[in-house]
Amino acid sequence: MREMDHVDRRDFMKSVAGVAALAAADRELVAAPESGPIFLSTWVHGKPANDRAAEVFEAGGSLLDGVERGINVPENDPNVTSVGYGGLPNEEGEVELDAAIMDGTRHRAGAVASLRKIKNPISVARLVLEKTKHTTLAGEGAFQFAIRMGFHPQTLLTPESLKKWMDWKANPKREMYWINPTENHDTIGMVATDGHGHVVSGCSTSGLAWKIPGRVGDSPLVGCGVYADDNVGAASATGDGDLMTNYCTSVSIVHSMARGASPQDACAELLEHMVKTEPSNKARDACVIAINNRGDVGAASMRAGYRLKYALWRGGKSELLEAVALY
Ligand code: SD4
Repeated sequence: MREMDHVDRRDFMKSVAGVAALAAADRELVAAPESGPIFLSTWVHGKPANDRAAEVFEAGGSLLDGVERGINVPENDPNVTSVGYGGLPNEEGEVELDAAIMDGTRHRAGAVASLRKIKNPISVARLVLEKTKHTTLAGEGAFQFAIRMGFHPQTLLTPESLKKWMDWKANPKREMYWINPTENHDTIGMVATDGHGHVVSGCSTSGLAWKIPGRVGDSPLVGCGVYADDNVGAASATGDGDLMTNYCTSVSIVHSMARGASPQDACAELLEHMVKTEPSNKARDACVIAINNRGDVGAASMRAGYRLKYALWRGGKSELLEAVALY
């Protein structure tokens, strides 16, 4: 992965071209060699999230426990304005959170969408996975389920996020981010392996700032914001969820890895496909991360103006890296 940071664009595109050849090969899935646990997360807040995830896992928690508790870190941080408590609200000033977690062993996910007043949507999503036969709960039903599970309602606005919303609302020339989402996508996506072929994907976000109430992005949708399959690997995404939902980003990446692509090539291939089908997508915000069941990792951004910083925890080393940008 670290080599990737030094790969120039031409070599990078060559390697993307190689994906097609690899995809053609009828590859047998081989048993994953031991890589040790690895946690890979989006953005700067992914680093403390990875550190917590690794700590929970190394203390004997499951990989799902690690990913859930790791994602709780930015959810609880009022300074992260795109996840959990302190996340920027919808156009009516209400914070609505989306999250999902998928277990690659059971091939099952739990998810919540448009969840209000509960600051840890990833933990509610985990309980949807563990305690029900459902996969996705939304809105009032998700809230009532959280209350039944013992969560306490609270305001998710901080003085800072309330002020930002009031300033936006008071501006007659305000930008409608739901028409032109120009900033504030810093979802946490995390993919992880236990080092023995088991993978998990998790994602948590307050979504686009000032969105229409009830708008659901890619993050809580299985196959879009999360996907995990122990036979192959896991993926997650961050950016303009209204774009990415239409490409089923995470499942597309995992299926491309199943056909033989490395996580890095699979990430790039998905972004290239977005541009091939609609050239104007090269100006939009899309970033993806992936890991395979052998512990190889990948990360890519659509464009340099929205370049993904991602956090990688491997072998006890926790670092922050920059993903390659295609355009
Ligand atoms: C959304 N994809 O709701 C999310 C936002 C995001 O990094 O990823 N931010 O569209």
